[in-house]
Amino acid sequence: MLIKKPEDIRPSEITPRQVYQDRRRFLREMGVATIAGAGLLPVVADAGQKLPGARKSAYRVDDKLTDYKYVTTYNNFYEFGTDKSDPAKHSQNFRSVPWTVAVDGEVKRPARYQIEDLLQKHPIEERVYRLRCVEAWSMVIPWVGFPLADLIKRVEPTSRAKYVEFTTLHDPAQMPGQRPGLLGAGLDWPYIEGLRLDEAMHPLTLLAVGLYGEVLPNQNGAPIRLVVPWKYGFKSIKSIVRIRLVEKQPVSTWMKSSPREYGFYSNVNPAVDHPRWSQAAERRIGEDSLFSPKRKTLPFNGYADQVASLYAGMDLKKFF
Ligand SMILES: Nc1nc2c(c(=O)[nH]1)N[C@H]1C(S)=C(S)[C@@H](COP(=O)(O)O)O[C@H]1N2
Ligand SMILES: [Mo]
Repeated sequence: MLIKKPEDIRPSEITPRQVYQDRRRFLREMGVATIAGAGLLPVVADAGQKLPGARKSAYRVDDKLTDYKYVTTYNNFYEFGTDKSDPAKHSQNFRSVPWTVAVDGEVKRPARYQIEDLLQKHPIEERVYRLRCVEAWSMVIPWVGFPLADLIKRVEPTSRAKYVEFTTLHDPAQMPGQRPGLLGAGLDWPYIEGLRLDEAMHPLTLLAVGLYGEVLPNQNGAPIRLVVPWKYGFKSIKSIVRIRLVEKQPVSTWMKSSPREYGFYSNVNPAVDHPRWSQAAERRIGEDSLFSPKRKTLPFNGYADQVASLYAGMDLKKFF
């Protein structure tokens, strides 16, 4: 991360900055060995910082990994602008430490967690997933994280909980895309996404805190983001501050902005075109050029074996 000069620090930043520095001192004084021994991980938002302790899991596709360079410079994160290069450029000073995630709603044990608490409670693992954007391109990314199901079980959903609603941070001072102006995306903020409870509890559904063995870069949704590999990329909401269990189907940001184009389910489906383009094929970023033949998109992005049963009996053209 960029270290700001003192004259650049606004009074509103002073408290978080002190908390941040205190935490760094605390981690330094504890020493890495102790931290590792206690299962604690020093998560501070220094780009490129190693995220140790992730075991390799069996969840990995065989496709060639997309280069780190593309994973971290070709991004959709409209809070930082709508161009693919905007998030990497405009998120460098984003503060993801300290960070709290509230988990509440229809649960018996609502809680607010610091990222460090979450990492102490949940062992992390590396998983290689395909990510298919609704814009008909894809990547293959080695994520580091833990199953969302583990966190949901911890807060004990009530019998009324049927869906999960996720919310991204709303902070126009830090996120230029949330302000009116050139970088503004014209979406309703904060960014909201949702899953049905069984989708959220599915073992593939991951809360990611890193990629390529490192702390999540800001442009990829630091410090914690969702990864739902069988759905279009926009379901994989970034920089999450709230996870709320609810009775009714949430209205996501994209459904609100264009209900004809973006449904609640948004399962990757080559048989259901976007109203403005085909979803039958895709371009793999960093491998396929604009002129190479596109590769065929797989139903549920290749995860049909594992997830198709969730939708048994549903008309997926209607519930797109
Ligand atoms: N909060 C938020 N989350 C978001 C987005 C966004 O604009 N804002 N873009 C989504 C889209 S369209 C995609 S394809 C993925 C991209 O994730 P990546 O940049 O880490 O590859 O993030 C998703 N999560
Ligand atoms: Mo996307």
